[in-house]
Amino acid sequence: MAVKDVNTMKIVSKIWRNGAFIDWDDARVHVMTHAIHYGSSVFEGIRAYKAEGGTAIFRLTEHIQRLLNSAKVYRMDVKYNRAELSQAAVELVRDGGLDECYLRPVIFRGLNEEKPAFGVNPFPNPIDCYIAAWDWGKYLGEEALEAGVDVCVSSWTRTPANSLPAVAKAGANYMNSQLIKMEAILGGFSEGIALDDRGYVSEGSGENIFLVNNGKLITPPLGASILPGITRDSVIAIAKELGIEVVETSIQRAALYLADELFFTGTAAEITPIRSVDRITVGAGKRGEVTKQLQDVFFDVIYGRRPAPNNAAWLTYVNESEEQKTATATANE
Ligand code: PPE
Repeated sequence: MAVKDVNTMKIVSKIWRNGAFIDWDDARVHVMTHAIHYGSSVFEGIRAYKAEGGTAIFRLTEHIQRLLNSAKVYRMDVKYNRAELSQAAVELVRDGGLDECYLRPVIFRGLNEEKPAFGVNPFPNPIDCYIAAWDWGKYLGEEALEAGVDVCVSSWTRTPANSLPAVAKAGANYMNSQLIKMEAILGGFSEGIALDDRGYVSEGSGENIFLVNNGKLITPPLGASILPGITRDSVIAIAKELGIEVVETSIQRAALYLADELFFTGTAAEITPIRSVDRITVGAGKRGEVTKQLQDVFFDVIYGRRPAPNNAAWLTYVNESEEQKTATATANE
């Protein structure tokens, strides 16, 4: 495996497909693929970082489990289990030639070219599994992690859980995200925040959201049509370890304007401060103290400089030395 330079992107030249590594150029689908017409895909986004003990994938098990959960919701029969998919991800990062990268596993309804089946009914189509990897910089811009971003509240409502369940990270959900994102960009914002069908704060097009009020962390509950974000979960665990109270509750739109601090969480966005909403300055209009504290601990954990809360095994080293293996096994006991 090697790294391909495509324009400004550094991409791992191999892609894992249904149990084997193939060339990037061969990882193509037919235009009559079910997923293209009907949005029948589920996916993940995972980051690997150059940690102190070597390159490590952040919360790989949880991401692969969520991928399998998403597939389960959509009755996709995946031939590979959590261990096999995790191993494929490890090999892709280990041999891919990038110290840090973003992994994109995707499972979708494909096309059997010998026995095509068209129409909404997904069942006759094969299930294809892929994992690609590339070097993805800062999601909301280089300055974002320190300076914060300007966002708007979207006029689009997050899809309710009994229409497209947010617990599943399905490709189709991202048509809703695209409406939110396009509206935001055309309005001169970096990102949009959607309200749920009850009018309460839900999430960004590709991030969960947190408020800080009087030193307390407030975030919408899973019932607000949000993806159960793994970064969200990490931030909650870190906050609890630091003695910061965390409240999961319904949040009104206006509370966004009045928060002391506001930030997004996500694999791509990491922890990104929000400095204004609908052109109303949030707090001091720059990254707040609590946000900074959480960011610092988050990156210390990611880079292996500090153990995860409760010594949880959040890092999967791709070149595991015997020493690390023992440490991980002990942490898992
Ligand atoms: N909500 C949504 C809608 C979402 O897409 C993400 C991740 C999150 C919350 C945060 O989840 P987690 O990554 O587990 O903390 N969005 C992924 C895709 C972004 C993209 O543009 O593609 C991501 O951050 O990888």
